[in-house]
Amino acid sequence: MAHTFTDILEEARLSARALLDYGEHFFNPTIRLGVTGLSRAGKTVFITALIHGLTRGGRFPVFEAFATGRIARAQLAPQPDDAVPRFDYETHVRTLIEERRWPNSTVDISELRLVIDYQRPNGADRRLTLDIVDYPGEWLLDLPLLGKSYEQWSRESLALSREAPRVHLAGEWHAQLATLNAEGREDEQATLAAARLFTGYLRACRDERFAMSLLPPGRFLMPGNLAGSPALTFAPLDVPLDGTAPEGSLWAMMVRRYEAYKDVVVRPFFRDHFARLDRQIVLVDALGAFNSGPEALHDLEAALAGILDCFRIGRSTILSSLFRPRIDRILFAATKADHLHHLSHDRLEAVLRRAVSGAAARAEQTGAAIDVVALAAVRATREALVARGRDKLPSILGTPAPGETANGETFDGNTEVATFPGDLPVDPEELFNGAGFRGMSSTAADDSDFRFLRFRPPLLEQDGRGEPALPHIRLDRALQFLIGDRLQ
Ligand SMILES: Nc1nc2c(ncn2[C@@H]2O[C@H](COP(=O)(O)OP(=O)(O)OP(=O)(O)O)[C@@H](O)[C@H]2O)c(=O)[nH]1
Ligand SMILES: [Mg+2]
Repeated sequence: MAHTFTDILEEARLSARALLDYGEHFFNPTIRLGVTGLSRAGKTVFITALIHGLTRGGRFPVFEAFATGRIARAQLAPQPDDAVPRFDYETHVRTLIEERRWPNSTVDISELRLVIDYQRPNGADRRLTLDIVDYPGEWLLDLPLLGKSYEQWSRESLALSREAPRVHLAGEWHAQLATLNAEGREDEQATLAAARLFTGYLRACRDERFAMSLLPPGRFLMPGNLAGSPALTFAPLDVPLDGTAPEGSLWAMMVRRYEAYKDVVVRPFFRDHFARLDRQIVLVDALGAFNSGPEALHDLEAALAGILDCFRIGRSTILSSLFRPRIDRILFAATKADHLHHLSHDRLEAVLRRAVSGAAARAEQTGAAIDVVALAAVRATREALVARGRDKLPSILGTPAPGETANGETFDGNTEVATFPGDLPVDPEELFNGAGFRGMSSTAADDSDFRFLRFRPPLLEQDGRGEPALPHIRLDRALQFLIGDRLQ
C-alpha cells in the first residue's frame, strides 16, 4: 500500500502515544482489555458481571489467582481517559440485580478502570491496573476500509448485495443505483437518496430474522453525533476498479466522502483506541446466528474472519515497524450459553472454534494466542429433568421477560417455564454445510417453540452476608485466559 501523507502523520502520532503508554505501563503494570462484539452480542452484561464478580467476590474456581485467595481486593478507580465516557457500571448492576432487567443498549465506546491488589505466588504484594474498554464490533469491521479504495469497497459491497438473502433486501437501493450516472455531475440530492436507501438496506440486513453480521461502514447504522454529516452520506456506485473519477462528477464526490469517513471515523478509532489494546475478547451471539440458519452462520464466519484480519492489518499494512499493535491474546466467546443445556456447551465451543479456525491460523502467525469459550456472563436459567410421558428430558428453566410471547401465550415476567433447548449437532460441519440442519429447533418432544424467548436475569437469594454472587457459566475461564498470566 502506498504511504500517503496521512499515513505518515498517523504513524508519528501512534509512536508518540506508544512511548507515553510504554512509560506508564513500566511504572504501573496495566492491561487494556478490549471488549467487543456486534450489537446485542452481550458486551455490557459481560463487563458488568466481570466487575461485579471481581469486586464483590464471585464464584470463580477456574480463575486461579482469585480461587486461591491471592487477590486481596479489586476496586474501581477513576476513569483515566478524559475524552471517553465512563462505563456506567452502577446503573447496569442496579438494573440487572435490583430490577432484574437487562441493561439498555449502548451505542458508544466506554471505559472503566479496575485496580487489582494481589500477591504473587512467591508472596510479594503487587498491583495490576485493568482498563476495560467496551466498543461496538461494527467499528472494528471498518478497519479493513483503511486498505481499500472507494472503487474496491463499492465492488465488494455490490457483490455482497447481489447474493441471497441480501439481494431480496436491496431491491429499492439497486433500482435507484441503476438510475445514477457515476461520471455525470455531482448531485447532492441523488447522493442523499442513495445513502438513505443504502442505509435502509444495511438496516434490513441486520434484522433479526436474517442476523447478517458483515455490514461496513459501521457508523451508517450507529451514526451518533455524525448523523447527517457528509462523511456519512455516500453509497457504492457501479464503477470500474481501475478507473479514475472525472473531476466534478458524482463518482468524485463519493470518493471524497468515502475518504472523509476514513479520516474522521476510522483512523481516529484505530489510533486512539484499537492500537492501544493489550488483550481482546470478541463476544459472539452464535446462538442467534444458528437460529437464523446457514446463511447467517456463513456471514458470521466472514465477519469473524474480518475481525481477525484487523489484528493482522494492524501489524502489517498500516504501520511501520516503529509501532505495532500489541494485542497478544484474543478470546472468542459465544455468549448466552445458558440458553442451552450444559451437555451442549462443548459443542457450542466446537462450532465457534470451527468458525474462526481459518482466520485464527493467520492471526496466530502474528504471535497472538487465540482461544474460544462458550459462556454466559449472567446465567438466567437453571437445569432440570422434566417428565414428558414416560421420558425424563433434560431441560432448562427460566422466567421469560414480561411481554415475551410464544405460541399465543404472553408472559407476565413472574412465571417460570421449562423449555427443551434444541440440540447442537456433534459434528460442527453440519451447521456450516446446512446438511439437514436448518437452524436450531426445539426437540420433537416439545410442541412449543421457546427458542427466541428472552429470560429475565436470575433472582438472587439474599443470605444476609452482603450482596450474593451472580451465577455464570465459564466466566472464570475467560478471566483466566485474559488476565491470569499477569497475576503470576
Ligand atoms: N440469558 C442471557 N442473556 C444475555 C446474556 N448476556 C446478554 N444477554 C441478552 O443479550 C442482550 C444484549 O446484551 P448486552 O450486554 O446489552 O449486549 P451489547 O453487546 O452491550 O449490546 P449493544 O449495547 O446494543 O451493542 C441482553 O439484553 C440480554 O437479553 C447472558 O449471559 N445470558
Ligand atoms: Mg452494550
